[in-house]
Amino acid sequence: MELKGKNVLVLGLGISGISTVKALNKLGANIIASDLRAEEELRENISQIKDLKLELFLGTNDVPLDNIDLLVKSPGIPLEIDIIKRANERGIPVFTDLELAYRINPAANFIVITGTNGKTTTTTLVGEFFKKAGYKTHVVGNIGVGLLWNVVNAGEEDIFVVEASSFQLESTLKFKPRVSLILNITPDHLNWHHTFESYVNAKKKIFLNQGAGEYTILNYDDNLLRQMEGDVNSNLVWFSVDNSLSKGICIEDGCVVIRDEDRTYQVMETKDIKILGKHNLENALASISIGWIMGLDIEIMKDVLSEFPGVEHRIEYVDTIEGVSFYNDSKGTNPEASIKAIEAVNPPIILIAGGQDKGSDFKDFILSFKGKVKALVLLGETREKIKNTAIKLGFNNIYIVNNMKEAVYKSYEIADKGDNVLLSPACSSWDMYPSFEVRGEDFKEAVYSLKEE
Ligand code: UMA
Repeated sequence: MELKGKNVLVLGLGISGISTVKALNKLGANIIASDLRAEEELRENISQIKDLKLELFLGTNDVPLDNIDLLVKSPGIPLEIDIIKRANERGIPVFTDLELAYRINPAANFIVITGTNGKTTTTTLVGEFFKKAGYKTHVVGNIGVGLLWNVVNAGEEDIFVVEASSFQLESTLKFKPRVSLILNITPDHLNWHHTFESYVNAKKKIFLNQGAGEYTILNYDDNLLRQMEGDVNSNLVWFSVDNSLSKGICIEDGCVVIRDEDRTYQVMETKDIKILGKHNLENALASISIGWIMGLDIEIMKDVLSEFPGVEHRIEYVDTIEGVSFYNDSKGTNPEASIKAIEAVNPPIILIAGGQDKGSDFKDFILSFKGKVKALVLLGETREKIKNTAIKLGFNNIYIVNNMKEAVYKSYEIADKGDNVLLSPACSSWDMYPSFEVRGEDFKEAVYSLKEE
């Protein structure tokens, strides 16, 4: 796609917006950028583009659309806002960075990973495989690194391991990665997508344009994904933790195996995979599926999986105070992710939960306690909603708090030696924090300050 001399409006100057502006500048586009936030709030971001030639509209998204050829919106920006509606009416294409990355370099090695949970762990793992195999590897996207600046600075052979969100995928049109992977799909972000169906359709866009030259990897254990078989037009590869597959990546007698036509390759024993929990086994099998398709050496994958400690904010061990251990799972931003954390951590658990209300139902979350959770400490927008669901289901040991420090101190006060305090909010952080990372840091700081006292 030729962008030189084109008038491009970049909406949102967060992580992805800044990366997009820098890339467009390099490609010679005329850039107009806008963000609802005022200059003071955006100072750090703006400092990264201060020497570039562009027209800025700050504190507003109300930008004149005359002469605009393309609008690139930050993923989180809803599609219903006025400026996007006006762009649609005028026939101005509206992309996210994912679509633009593909248009800029359709031949790039895009390996794109999505799913409701496990994206970040899988993306990081796959990135580690390629790095260890000696490839120049870019681990980018929803993982916290803007995609486009890397795309315009990459060499032909470089590998892009991209974590993609439903927000990014929703605004794709021609996007066609070399390898696509969906880990699982359960309801999430319903306040943004409005319906589960529309969320699923956004996720599906990861493979809909793929054909005979590409690969789609799906989790055989996820019923919804299993039903998508007929929609896949590329080479479909299944992985499964629960089922034996005649072709695909699965488990046989405690060993991860790759079944390809009439041959079976043994990768490693599951007990030697360092990251814990069934959900992480899924992430490991998914990563191996990608490595296999891309021709990576099995020994390399095995080495990485036996050493990889997991990612920050995902069931991350923080510290132990007087026999009470603290785990940070701030990345548990939906009920399904937090259910997996509850499954993985040893009981008795004191669970800190609650955050932004995005329309989730907490029934299954409470039902997953199964005697493992002894107390629930709630904060954030959803605290009353979760409390009411818990009481209805007969769980009454609940404490309501106002902030993270109070949550940590209250948890410690009610804990006995041997208990595990788990922050796994089952909600996004955006009611109280700019991101789940900041929430996780706040939790860890409260734990450290408790320890000092
Ligand atoms: N803004 C407007 N108008 C609006 C709404 C927002 O101008 O109507 C502005 C905001 O003031 C802000 C910018 O847009 O300055 C924010 O854009 P954004 O929310 O898309 O955030 P970015 O900072 O660009 O970060 C995004 C992803 N965030 C979201 O999708 C919400 C990051 O994923 C991602 O790491 C980053 O791009 C780089 O690709 C984070 C996330 O929470 C981790 N993702 C969700 C998740 O994983 O559940 C989807």
